[in-house]
Amino acid sequence: MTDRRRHAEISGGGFAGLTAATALAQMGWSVRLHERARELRAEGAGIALWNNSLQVLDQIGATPDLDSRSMTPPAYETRMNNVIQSQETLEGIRWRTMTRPHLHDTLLTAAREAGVEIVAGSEVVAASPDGTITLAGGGTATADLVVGADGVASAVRKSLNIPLKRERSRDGITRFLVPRRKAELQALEPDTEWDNMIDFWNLDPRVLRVLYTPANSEELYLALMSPSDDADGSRVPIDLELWTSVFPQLAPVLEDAAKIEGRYYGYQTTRLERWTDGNVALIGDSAHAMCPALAQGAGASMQNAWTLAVAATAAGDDLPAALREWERLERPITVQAQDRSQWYADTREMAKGNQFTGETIAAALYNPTDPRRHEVAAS
Ligand code: FAD
Ligand code: 5PR
Repeated sequence: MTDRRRHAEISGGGFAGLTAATALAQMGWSVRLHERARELRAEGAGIALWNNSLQVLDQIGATPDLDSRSMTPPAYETRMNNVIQSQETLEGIRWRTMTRPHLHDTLLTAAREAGVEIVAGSEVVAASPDGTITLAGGGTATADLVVGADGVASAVRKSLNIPLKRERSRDGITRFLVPRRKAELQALEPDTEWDNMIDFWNLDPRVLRVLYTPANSEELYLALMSPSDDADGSRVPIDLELWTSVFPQLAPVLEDAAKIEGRYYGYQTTRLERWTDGNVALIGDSAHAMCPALAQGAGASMQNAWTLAVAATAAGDDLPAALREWERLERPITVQAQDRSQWYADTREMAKGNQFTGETIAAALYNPTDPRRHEVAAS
């Protein structure tokens, strides 16, 4: 190893790219991050993070900022046809809910403070295993490490021709951020704890589900699930009459959701032959898109961003070998989350309640910042 400061080029300014950029810069790398969009902004609605990604936020110093506008609901409640199946208090499990814009702002602030060079409106069209990237304008740049964090349709991944399998599930979801309207909801259903995260399932006679997630004191994240072959259930803007007929107690917030255009996303899982090629590593949805049941899409992205930064920083002269070893050690826990999430998408077993135990909670409990984590797992 030389004394020269090592350099990383990162494609994508989502949760994965921003986390990797911040961690690498804090570990002494010079880092440039390319974001295709003209502005660094988060699309989408709300999100839940668990211990695995919250530990990463601790390490990069972003926890106070995150906590200023996020919350931990008192319980994860599951209902079937409005009958409570379980109220899991998730005792001893660290988790928080928030909006996606807030998480994105938090990570952007951390990246800027760490000295990451952020280039908006810069599209990466290709990468090669020797650490060269090509930009849309034709320019190139070289780096010791290239990170492909450019999402589910990753240009970096495509340019490396890494074989992948994509599986689509029968269900999908439309997501909204709306005002909490707690007093109005309380008036409709006084006995409900409206600070809970509430998973309202209906399977019979029709599969329609609302995942109700308070994101902070003012904002509510609503996810409306239906099978993709249910034209009315998956329509955007939502079919207000249909949804309020099935979930009348949610009428005030469904009315707000109906005013938003919205976009229906089919669930999908992608599995790659490998996550690395030479000096290039893929993280986040570019490497391991998953169904949302475990709420681990962003968490796994941030977890792998952190462990990649640690592994690359500790690497000697053979960075490609260090990246392959990183994949060997870290991939199994993410694959388990993908498998479990897809299983829930296929079976809808989440509707039974009392699901946050065993394998379902393993990824959430993982601590990617514990240097001894693999010894613990092996013993
Ligand atoms: P992304 O968040 O997709 O970020 C990739 C970034 O790379 C984007 O900013 C994109 O503009 C940029 N980019 C793409 N191509 C290029 C290129 N060629 N060059 C440069 N930059 C490029 N999960 C939840 O749990 N809750 C949600 O509410 C939720 N909403 C979602 C909404 C949307 C629109 C999407 C796409 C996903 C959503 N997910 C949600 C899934 C979850 O957010 C992802 O697992 C997680 O965001 C993955 O992070 P990422 O950084 O890998 O990818
Ligand atoms: N959890 C979260 C979520 O956003 C969804 C699911 C579970 C936080 C849907 O997007 O099961 O589909 C789910």
